[in-house]
Amino acid sequence: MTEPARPAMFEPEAESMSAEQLTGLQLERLRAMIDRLIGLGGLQGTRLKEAGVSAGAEVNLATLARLPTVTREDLWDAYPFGLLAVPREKVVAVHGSSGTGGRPTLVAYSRADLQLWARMCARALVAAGATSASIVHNAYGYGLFTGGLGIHQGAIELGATVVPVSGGMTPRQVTLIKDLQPDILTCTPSYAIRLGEALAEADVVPGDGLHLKAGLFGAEPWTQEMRVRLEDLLGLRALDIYGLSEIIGPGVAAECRQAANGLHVNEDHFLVEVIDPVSGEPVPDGTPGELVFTTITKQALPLLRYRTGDIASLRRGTCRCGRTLAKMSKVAGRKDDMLVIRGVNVYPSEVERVLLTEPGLAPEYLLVIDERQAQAQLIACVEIGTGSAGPHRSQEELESGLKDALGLSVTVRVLPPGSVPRTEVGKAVRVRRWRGGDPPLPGLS
Ligand code: DLL
Repeated sequence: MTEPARPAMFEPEAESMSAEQLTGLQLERLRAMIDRLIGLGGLQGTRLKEAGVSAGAEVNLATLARLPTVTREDLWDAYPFGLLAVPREKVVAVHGSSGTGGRPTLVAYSRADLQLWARMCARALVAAGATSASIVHNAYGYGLFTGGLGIHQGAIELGATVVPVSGGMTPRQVTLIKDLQPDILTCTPSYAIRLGEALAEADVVPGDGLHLKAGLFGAEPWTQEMRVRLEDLLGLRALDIYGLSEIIGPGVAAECRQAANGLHVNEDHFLVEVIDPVSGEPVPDGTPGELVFTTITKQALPLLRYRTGDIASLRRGTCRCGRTLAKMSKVAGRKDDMLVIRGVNVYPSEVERVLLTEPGLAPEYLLVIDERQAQAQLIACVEIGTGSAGPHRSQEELESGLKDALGLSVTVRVLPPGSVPRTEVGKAVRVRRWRGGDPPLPGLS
């Protein structure tokens, strides 16, 4: 595939500005935000004052890490509108996520916030190679979840044609893809797999009925190995898009198709830091830690140093695509999704990485934590790939590969195709606990 000599950007002046310009802009915006928070006198303003800050002019980017943080618990405590920084009448939309803890996290947008969000998603689409002539098949869920409507507005902002199909009803999606020939697919990586399987069953395959150029896959962790699978299955460039409701939704960061190696953070609107999740101290670039974002231009719900719980590292420098924005690595997982099995810490994505190097296995998997006895055991339930005679490696070899990579004994169960439940709507559930009674997957004993 040949790439244009000068890759396109939606907002080139912002996405490729010099480091000096960028830090100047960030500082100006950060100071204005701090002044606003102090003026409002809410939770964040009070915390700033308690930290000895009485005006924006007193802070600078180098000392950002000394400022107070804000957490999801703070949003919950202030639910639904406690952290609003504009009068309620200025809120034109709310969104949110059901969250891992079951409590909804609700966020508010002013009209300007929605416009900003649309531009951030348009940036991500253009970075993936979309143009105003594109057809965007948007299979992220529409509703409170930010995925559907975020990408939707981004595609419109770009002037592309958006197909607001939302998640689920896969046969209808197959028909729409066949008939409309989209060049851009947007959905979770797990649903992309499901869709790819359904397209293949309907004989809609890359080059023959399927002409996708890129996929923007996010909302849940996925690995480089999954990228290989997605590109193979769907014949597209599989790119990562990251975001969270609290900050704006999708479009906080996204990969470019030229490098496809880390996500450009829209740092002119969202300051990014990585801190040690336990001590809260900053970690050097290249070291994984917890992502912390500050929204320096958002109106309705500005957040100063929001602790995301997501684990990633940062990298700086000018990218092949010309963007100067810092890059974050793929997210390994949320700090609270880390599994602790017999004292060994492991993220589901690390298991995915090892499992998906086996070509005879399908990209779907489920990790079962067998807690029926005192010593928990991790069981990786995998499937034989469709059309494959089975894994090239024996079960023992797969298990020893996992042991070498993770330092943990994992039992591998190779199941027939279709055994692992597919995710039609929402985020993939990769981990199930088995405390007794029926196994979480039929066929597992
Ligand atoms: O998932 C926003 C989004 C929609 C991003 C569509 C990308 C595409 P929430 O529902 O609030 O928002 O969930 C945010 O999802 O803190 C991460 O833990 C996880 N997450 C989001 N994108 C990625 C990604 C949307 N690319 C939470 N890789 C975040 C890994 C991701 N995890």
